Amino acid sequence: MKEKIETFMAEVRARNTYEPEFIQAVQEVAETVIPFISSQEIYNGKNILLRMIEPERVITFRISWVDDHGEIHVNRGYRIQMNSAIGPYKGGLRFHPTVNLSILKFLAFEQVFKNSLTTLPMGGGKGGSDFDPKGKSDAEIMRFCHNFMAELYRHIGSNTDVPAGDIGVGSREIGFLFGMYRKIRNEFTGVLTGKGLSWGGSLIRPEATGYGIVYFAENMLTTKKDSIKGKIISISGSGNVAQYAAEKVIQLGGKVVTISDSSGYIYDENGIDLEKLKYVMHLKNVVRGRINEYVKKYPSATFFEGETPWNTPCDIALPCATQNELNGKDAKALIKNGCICISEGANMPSTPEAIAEFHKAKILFAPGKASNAGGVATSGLEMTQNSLRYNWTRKEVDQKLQQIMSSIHASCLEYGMDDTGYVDYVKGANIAGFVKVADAMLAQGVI
Ligand code: NDP
Ligand code: 2IT
Repeated sequence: MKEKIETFMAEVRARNTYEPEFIQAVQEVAETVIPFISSQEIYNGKNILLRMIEPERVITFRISWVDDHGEIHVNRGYRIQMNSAIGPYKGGLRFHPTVNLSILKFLAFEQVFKNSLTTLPMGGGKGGSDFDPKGKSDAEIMRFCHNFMAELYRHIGSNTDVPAGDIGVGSREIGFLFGMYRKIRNEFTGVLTGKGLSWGGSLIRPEATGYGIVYFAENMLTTKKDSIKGKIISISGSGNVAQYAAEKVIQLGGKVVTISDSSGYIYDENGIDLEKLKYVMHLKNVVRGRINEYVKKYPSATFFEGETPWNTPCDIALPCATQNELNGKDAKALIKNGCICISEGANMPSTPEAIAEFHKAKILFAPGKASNAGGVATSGLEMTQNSLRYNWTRKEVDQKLQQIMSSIHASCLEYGMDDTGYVDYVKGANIAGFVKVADAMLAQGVI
């Protein structure tokens, strides 16, 4: 089996030489899915995984825009349309200087499995730009978003490809993008998700990813007859996912002691309560400031410059910033300090070495493609409401989100539990996500 996986990965590496993050994401899937394929007559010998790692379409384009001082800038835009076997391409847009083909292909690849797990009919895609929103004025962000959509509109549509937010793309950016799409196409459709409530958005979508990872953690803890209540939680990031993960943890009686951004992390031994969280949301979403300002407001907290929060003692860790932000050393530190559960909010935040440590220690570990799927699932619910031209209540959407997270958890158990009762959630999520897409691809023939 090892040789089979290695032969496959040699081909992946040869075809995608300069794409380390994409190769990392494929390797994780290959290690769990190739043994499954070999054991199943219907998938064996169909080169199905080889077909799944090749995007259906990759689009790159130029975005030229003028800053507030009249200077002209050029950025690169992308949309990776990875797989549409079970529904229109669906996935976020990331605006960050580190964006490149490797990052977006890994994200699009993971999205295919994640969207399949949600139980909703969505294919997988991802896009974005190497544009850096930090320090830009609202007017600059608007001009950039408008110019980005002036090209992207050709490639998307409510039945073709439905983008949403990701790092650097929140409600402000979705508004500017939607405005330009509506103007060019002269139609009001659900072509983007994460829209404002008065123009086609869904209740709970802003909260959904963060709430979802906490619901997933609660599902995992229930298998051990345990719960979030009374637990100490370490969170990284302070953006959309981190903020609402913190809110749900606090609501369920847990204590959040860390949050971070790319400059470092803050540790608040007394816990970040709802009032402090409100301050963080204002700081990050309105003022667009840095997380170290938290310690000026709450002097009992400490700021650790240039560090990640994984060395502080906690029961549960929720990595909610970015890929590869938690390495093998961090995993060892977490385990040593008593951490019993990791529910990933970010996409691929744990390195392969970190995941190996979690599995070795047999603690609860959920990969992002399962635990952070609540965001895209609620995007799917936004699409449904757009098609119905109707809005569900907050309670209705939240209930559907909770049902979906429980169903994803059940799928992970179905394919990930071994004879001893131990659940490998990575294996479970990869195989369950694979089966639905592979069955659709087989039914549709070789295209
Ligand atoms: P935001 O842009 O709202 O926030 C991102 C946060 O992560 C910020 O605190 C940011 O700090 C930090 N961060 C970003 N890049 C780095 C880096 N290289 N090193 C350290 N910290 C970094 O994004 P989201 O909260 O939406 O996304 C966070 C993660 O969750 C991403 O991995 C995303 O793919 C994933 N995700 C998001 C979903 C959604 O619905 N939004 C759904 C599923 C997954 P700083 O401000 O300093 O850059
Ligand atoms: O990574 C993700 O799942 C997202 N950024 C959300 C995608 C979506 O379409 O809502």
